[in-house]
Amino acid sequence: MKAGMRAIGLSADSVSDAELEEVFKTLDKDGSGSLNLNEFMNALTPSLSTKRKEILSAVFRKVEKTGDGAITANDLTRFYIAKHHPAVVAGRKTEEDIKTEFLNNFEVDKVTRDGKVTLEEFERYYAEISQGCDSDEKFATLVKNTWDLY
Ligand SMILES: [Ca+2]
Ligand SMILES: [Ca+2]
Repeated sequence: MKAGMRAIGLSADSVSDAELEEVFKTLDKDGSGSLNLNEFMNALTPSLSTKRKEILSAVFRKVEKTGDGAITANDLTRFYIAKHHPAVVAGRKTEEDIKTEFLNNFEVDKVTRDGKVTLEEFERYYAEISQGCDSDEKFATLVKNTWDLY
């Protein structure tokens, strides 16, 4: 645990064992006595307000056209025009490559990075962005602009 905290840049030396025990209990959601990476990462992920979660799920539903529960290259046909990308024009990459690269941006966790953006991944990505937005309106505009929805 201390090693893990040090790895992410927290100073374990400034925290007492009792405090650490408290933190650990809070993070160990399933009470397994050990902390898995997911529990640890979730604890570090800033949380979204209900309002912002609603904004995200509304946008997600709009973008997710094919109904398979994830945003993939197939969902991007209408509003993401990859064929004009310089690398595609130059023949160095396919439209599919560009779309997948775009989608990978939203897949913060490399383990689940497969070119399919689930709502969970979507929320995880925007939780970071959300911190820098002081109003829900600005946040909504920012999310919509990314996906070309107005
Ligand atoms: Ca889809
Ligand atoms: Ca994924």
